[in-house]
Amino acid sequence: MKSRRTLLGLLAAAAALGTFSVAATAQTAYKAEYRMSLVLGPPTPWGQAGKVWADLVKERTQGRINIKLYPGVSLIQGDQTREFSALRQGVIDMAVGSTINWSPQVKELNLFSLPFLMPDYAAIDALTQGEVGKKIFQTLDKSGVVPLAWGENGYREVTNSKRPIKSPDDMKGMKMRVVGSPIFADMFSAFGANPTQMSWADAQPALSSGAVDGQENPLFLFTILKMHTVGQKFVTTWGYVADPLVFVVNKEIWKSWTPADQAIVRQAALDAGKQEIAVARKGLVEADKPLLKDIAAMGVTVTQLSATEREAFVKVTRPVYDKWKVTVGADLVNAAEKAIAARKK
Ligand code: X2X
Repeated sequence: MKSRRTLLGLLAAAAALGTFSVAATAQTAYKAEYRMSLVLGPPTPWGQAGKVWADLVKERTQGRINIKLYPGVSLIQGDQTREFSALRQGVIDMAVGSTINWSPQVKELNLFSLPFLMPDYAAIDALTQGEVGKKIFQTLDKSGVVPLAWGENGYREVTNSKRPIKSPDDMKGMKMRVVGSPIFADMFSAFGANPTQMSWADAQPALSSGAVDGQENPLFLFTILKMHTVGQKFVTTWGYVADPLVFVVNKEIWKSWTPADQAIVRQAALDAGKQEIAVARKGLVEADKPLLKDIAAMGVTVTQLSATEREAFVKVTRPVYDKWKVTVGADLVNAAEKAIAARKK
């Protein structure tokens, strides 16, 4: 009896040891440093989003989770359209990424690129902060990453070196750099322009050399990069598309963290996202739009479209909207249209 007890005791001790060693493995599985991918680094709002997230996580985990920023999507040689695949494969541990760059892999994300779907900031919020946002997070989760929070790149306004754009006719034959989802090539072709898809890394030299006449991006980037120095003398605010950002973590990395650390990382992403959205909108939500004044002060012609002028752009892109509604999923687009119609302004 005594020996049997001893044996049981030994077994129990072994089991306890076994459990202990599993727990110890989980602990040591923490990496010394995690790699966060970003297209735009600090000082852009996007870059700040990553920095604030990383700083909050480090502080709140007492350094258990250390994150290094890789702006310029340098972990994938600047090819932002590969970011989502690299995240899924673990080449990237975490990211704050644009819905546009992940759209080639997650077709539902093209929702935000449907031309003239979101007429104002309240419309963006109605999607990201509502049921549509939840649906998209479920899709991202099924696609192999852990989505945590929303941020914002912003309304993508068109700039060029040739002439003021007030109607689609003004864009005839203009060589425009467009981003990585084919919906952008479709839209710019509908405007009558001549779109070329290229990464942001390639876009900057292409603007400098005049290989392309124009581009579209949020206006904070215009002032930060002083785009008037690369010939961009004309800006039109048309509010055709805005790209949200999403804070995500690779699934295996997520699983390697304790529930308490997961909660910290999630809350830090929510806090950083909220802060960043306010920064991304600064200068554009105030009645006198100071950011537009700053740009005009650089000697740039800023054209704000009237409702009628804008309508001409809406009209020529309607077939693109209808075509891509099918790709995104009619149910999701219908839900988005409903949420926007019901938004509080
Ligand atoms: O490439 C762009 O234009 C940028 C920086 O806005 C994105 O990554 C979507």
